[in-house]
Amino acid sequence: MAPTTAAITPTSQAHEKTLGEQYVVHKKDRAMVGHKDFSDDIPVISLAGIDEDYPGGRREQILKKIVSACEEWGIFQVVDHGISDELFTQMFELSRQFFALPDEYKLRYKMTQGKKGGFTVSSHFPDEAVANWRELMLFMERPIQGRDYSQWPDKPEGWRPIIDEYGVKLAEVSGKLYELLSEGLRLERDALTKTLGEIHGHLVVNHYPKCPQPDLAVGLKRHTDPSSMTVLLQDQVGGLQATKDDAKTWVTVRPIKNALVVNLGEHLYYMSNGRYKRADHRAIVNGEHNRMSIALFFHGENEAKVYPLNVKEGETPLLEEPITYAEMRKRHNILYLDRIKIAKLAERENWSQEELMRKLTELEQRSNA
Ligand SMILES: O=C(O)CCC(=O)C(=O)O
Repeated sequence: MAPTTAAITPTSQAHEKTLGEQYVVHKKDRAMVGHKDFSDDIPVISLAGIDEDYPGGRREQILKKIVSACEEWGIFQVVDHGISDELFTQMFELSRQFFALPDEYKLRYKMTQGKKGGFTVSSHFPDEAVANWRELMLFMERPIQGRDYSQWPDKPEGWRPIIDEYGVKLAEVSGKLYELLSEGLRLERDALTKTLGEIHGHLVVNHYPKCPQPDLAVGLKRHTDPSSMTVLLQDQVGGLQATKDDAKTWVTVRPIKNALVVNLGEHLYYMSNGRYKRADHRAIVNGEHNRMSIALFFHGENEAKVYPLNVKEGETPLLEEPITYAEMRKRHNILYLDRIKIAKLAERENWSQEELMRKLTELEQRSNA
């Protein structure tokens, strides 16, 4: 089941007075909290002193903070990660230049079935009625031998080597985080990365042009990431929102210059037997500014085995038997679409909130069996 890639870009529709019908989301999916109503609920964690690796050293404190953020939210921000501000500035500037190029040029890199990366509009599933107000460029960043450079734009000049450098630096940060997350599960530091096989990195540069009717649209609908860990850089506009109570309330993640937002995905949720949350999040749009975010999704090989690494006494394993990463991803997509179908049915048949929650839980249990 591949997401669809429409041909007309939101950039070229941004100056219209009204929003195209395909972008109008249901009332319950519209943002009630604005893109600038920033919250400080999502933990911000400094990685300064991470190498002070001895009893009572800084590393222990960092570990505690990260584990608690993962148990509560599955999403946190890191600062003092050691990546230069200049690299972030270059990434944003070159990405901005790419999205400002004519549609004709961007569509030359259109991602169609079987292509490894490229330019895509909206990226919603064919079964989803409503499109996302975004366009994106996907780079299959690693492993390096999996790259198809014919899908890496040659403009703006200098973008390719910067993407290369960005991927290397982020992999270093994520490597440190994987170690901490393994330790948080009382395992050896390399326990999680060992289960991934060769680490894959998909880099997505998201562009959300300013929107003619932002209250009616979303940039990227509510979702969890199927990957293991996502490391995201967002600009200062604001629009990333997270929920930890099944969308009863949302918070807008405060943009902090050059901070990295770390989201845990499905893979770490299963590997930790649900101890680490998978971040439930979305991106909203606004009528004043274009917004950009750059997400690097880290995950394992398709054949990598997914299973809870340590199940505490009295806990039920989330998976009855190990599955492959490819199977986990497939189930994730099916579950995403089934949740939409159930929510529609609930509305048509006027179910209570409890009834809806019960049906969604049953759906998830069936998917894990
Ligand atoms: O744009 C954002 O802040 C969120 C992006 C995101 O969730 C994604 O690319 O999966």
